Order: sequence, then structure tokens, then C-alpha cells
Amino acid sequence: MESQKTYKATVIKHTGSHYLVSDLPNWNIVTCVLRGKLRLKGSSATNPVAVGDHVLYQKEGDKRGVITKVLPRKNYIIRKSTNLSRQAHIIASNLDQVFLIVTLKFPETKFEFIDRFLVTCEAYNVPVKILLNKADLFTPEYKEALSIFYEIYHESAGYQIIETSGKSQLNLPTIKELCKDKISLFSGVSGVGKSSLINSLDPSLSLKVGEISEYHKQGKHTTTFYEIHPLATGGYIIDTPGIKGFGLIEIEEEELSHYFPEMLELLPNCRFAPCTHTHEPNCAVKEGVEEGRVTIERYQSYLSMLEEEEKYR
Ligand SMILES: Nc1nc2c(ncn2[C@@H]2O[C@H](COP(=O)(O)OP(=O)(O)O)[C@@H](O)[C@H]2O)c(=O)[nH]1
Ligand SMILES: [Mg+2]
Ligand SMILES: [Zn+2]
Repeated sequence: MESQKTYKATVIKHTGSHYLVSDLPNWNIVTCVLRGKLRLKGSSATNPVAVGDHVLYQKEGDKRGVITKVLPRKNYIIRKSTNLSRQAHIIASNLDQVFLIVTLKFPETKFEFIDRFLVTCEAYNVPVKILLNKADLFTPEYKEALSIFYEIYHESAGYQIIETSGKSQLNLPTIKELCKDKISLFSGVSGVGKSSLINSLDPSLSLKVGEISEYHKQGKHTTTFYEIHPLATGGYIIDTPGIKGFGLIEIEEEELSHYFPEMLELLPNCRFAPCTHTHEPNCAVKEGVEEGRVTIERYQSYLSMLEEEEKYR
């Protein structure tokens, strides 16, 4: 039999049984299924094909096709399905950047979540910026909390922080500019205003706001899936439907500190290599904590991740 022509495309949506693929930057959508044996191969991930994947497919009629191959991923964001689970889920792949949306209150984003997410971005080579959202709520009483936040994540850890508000439109032109010609994932826990912010960037998307949290959805059929949306002002964005926590995956104990930029800078000066920066003498990271170059909050997150990783050994 003559071998069939294959086409290259990007997965823009996964709906359970089907994958919508498109020849970006065009927007010709073809509905695909997976070739059977593709399901079996591959990693520990529960999903063999993720949004953002570059795939090869064969046409079956005009608007239908069969995915025959997933091309190597430039990067991806992966999370444990639940905290106790060994199974992992690839959220999205081939990302140019991630915006981690966090809030100080309503809801308060836990440092633990932020640090786990940032570690995953570092481990899987995804550039990340922090959007401190709902900035319209920042009354003078937030001054101290804000300065602590900047000290931990900007001054010490080195991340860029941009204050945003979908409500007051704060810094939206900056975000639009950053999104141009790129594929960006907007992530963060439920309720921080991701969908609202994306709607403010492009009202034509009209994403659902105030969705129920992951916790309440458990056991029920859910219709929220990851999806790539074209932004009117250029670029593509992926919203994250309600996540509550973030379980780390496939990170070795000895390399964990490499994914804390402020520790990575110091660890060549540790006496021992590898050093876990816990019990070892002459540890540059522990000295960094004492001198305040590494914040105690991030060091504690590091220790708790280390402990958790040990549990699964
Ligand atoms: N004060 C304020 N509330 C916001 C803002 N953005 C979203 N919200 C509210 O926060 C809740 C959750 O918003 P949503 O966009 O669904 O958050 P998501 O779960 O992260 O997608 C809704 O009640 C929104 O009205 C904002 O910039 N300022
Ligand atoms: Mg949402
Ligand atoms: Zn050390």
C-alpha cells in the first residue's frame, strides 16, 4: 500500500476522545484521533498527547485525521494527578513562557504552591514570570505583605513580578506586548483571576469566570479542558482550569536545589558535592540563609519538597 502523506500541526485542544489540531499561525482545524499504538508508548504521563504538542497526522477526509506521531517536546509543564499519585499529567508543552498568576488574598496563594510551580518551570526549562493579580484590592494595609513578597520572589529568587488586575486593567498593555508571537500558559490556583484576566486581554474569548474548583469537581464529569486560544493582539494563550495543588514529578533529591535560582548561584561553594544543604558542614546555601541571601521561606519550601520526594523513594 502506498504510504500516506503526513501533515504537521499543533494540538490546540483535547476533548477527551478527540484532539483538535491546527496549522498555526493559520487556524484550519482538523479533528483527530490517536493511532492505537501511540497510546501505549511513552512516559509515565496519563496523557500521551498534550495541548501544545507538535504532531504528525494523516488526513481522513477534509476535516478529520489520525495522529501518527508526537514530535519531541521543547519543554512542558507536568504535575502529579493528585498529591499521593504516581501518575502524572502533562498540562501543556512547547511553551514560550508561563505566567504564574498569584494573589495575596481572595484567595491567598500559598508560598508552597508558588515554589512547587516555579521549581517545575525551572526543571523543565520554561521561562516564568509572576503576575501579582487583583492589584485593585491592594490597600495601604497590603504594604508589608507586598514588600515581603517582592523580597522573596524578586530580590532574592530573581523572578520578574508584574502587578495586574483584570478589573482595573492594570498593566494589561504590558502583558499583551509580552504575549505577542508567543505561546503562553496562564496558570495558578482556582480563583486568582486567570480567566478574567485573559478575558480582559481579549474580550472576544469570553472564558467562563468563577468556575467551580477542582475539589468540587472530583468524581463528576468535567468539561473543562486545556485549550490554545489565539489572542486578538497577537500570540496564543492557554488557560488553566481549576487546580488546587501542585505535585512535583521526576525530580531527584540531589538536583532539587538547582531549581531554586538563588541556591543554584551559591551551591558551587558548598564543601560537598552533591550537597543536600541540610546536615552537611560548610554548606554555602545554609550560610546564604543565615546571611539572608536565600530567604527562610524558600529554604523551608525546599526542605518540605525534599522530605516529600524522600517519601516516594
Ligand atoms: N477584585 C478583583 N477580583 C477579580 C479580579 N479578577 C477576577 N476577580 C474575581 O475573582 C473570581 C475568580 O475569577 P476567575 O477569573 O474565574 O479566576 P480563575 O479561577 O483563576 O480563572 C471571580 O469572582 C472574579 O470576579 C480582579 O482583577 N480583581
Ligand atoms: Mg478560570
Ligand atoms: Zn550545601
